[in-house]
Amino acid sequence: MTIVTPVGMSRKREGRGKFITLEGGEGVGKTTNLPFIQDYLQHHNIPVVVTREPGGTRFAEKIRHLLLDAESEPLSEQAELLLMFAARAQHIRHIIEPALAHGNWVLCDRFTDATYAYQGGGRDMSFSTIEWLENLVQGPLKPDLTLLLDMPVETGMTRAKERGGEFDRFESEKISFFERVRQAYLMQAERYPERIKLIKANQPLIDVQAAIANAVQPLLM
Ligand code: T5A
Repeated sequence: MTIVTPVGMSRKREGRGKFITLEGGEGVGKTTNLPFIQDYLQHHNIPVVVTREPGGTRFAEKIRHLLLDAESEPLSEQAELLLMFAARAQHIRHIIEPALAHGNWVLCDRFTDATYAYQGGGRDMSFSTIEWLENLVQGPLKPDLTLLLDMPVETGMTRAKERGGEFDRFESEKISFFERVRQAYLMQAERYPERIKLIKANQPLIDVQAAIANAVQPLLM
């Protein structure tokens, strides 16, 4: 679970902050690596706001609860997609844009690449519909850097199982769903090689974090 930590929000910095997103399938290590990236940035005197999707504001967290609830009535693909973007619209308006405008960096656990992967790949929804909603909700806002943690689906699921806890509505999907999610993520990485950096996630944590630091470092220039 990620929590919203508006570290350094009160310090106005020159210029606009940078927007970093962390992506990948289930159990690849996003939550594990967020504090590492946060510490890395703070070590370089960069105030960072850590947040997540779906969620990040009180209202968007309520939408998250609806989306992840494994006991809910079956959700149509359209309702799921629209709720993702409804939560995102609130998150951008109240957290992401103000933080970036204030000169803070924003580190977000999942963003719109997850929608291409889960709703586009997993649910087989049209990429052009997602793109239309992306433009409507985000305007020109795009991450400056996306770290895509990638590894075989089975390994991620095993890690998620070993971590324990109840499975949510997405985690209860079949392996074939997550294979499509992974392929859609990899397609996004091919589509945006400048922005999306692929990080091999099935290696020791110390090596994952070295690769993450390598990918983040050029943004500090
Ligand atoms: N969603 C989200 C959509 O469908 N569309 C969207 O647009 C958006 C934004 C959100 C769900 O919403 C969906 C996708 C998701 O299903 P979530 O909580 O953000 O859910 O995402 P999850 O993938 O469920 O997050 P997890 O908490 O399951 O996975 P993480 O955070 O990637 O994995 P983490 O860090 O908890 O690690 C799992 C286990 O592996 C260990 C950890 O200690 C932990 O026990 N681990 C390692 N072990 C060995 N070596 C390493 N290198 C390791 N790294 C971590």
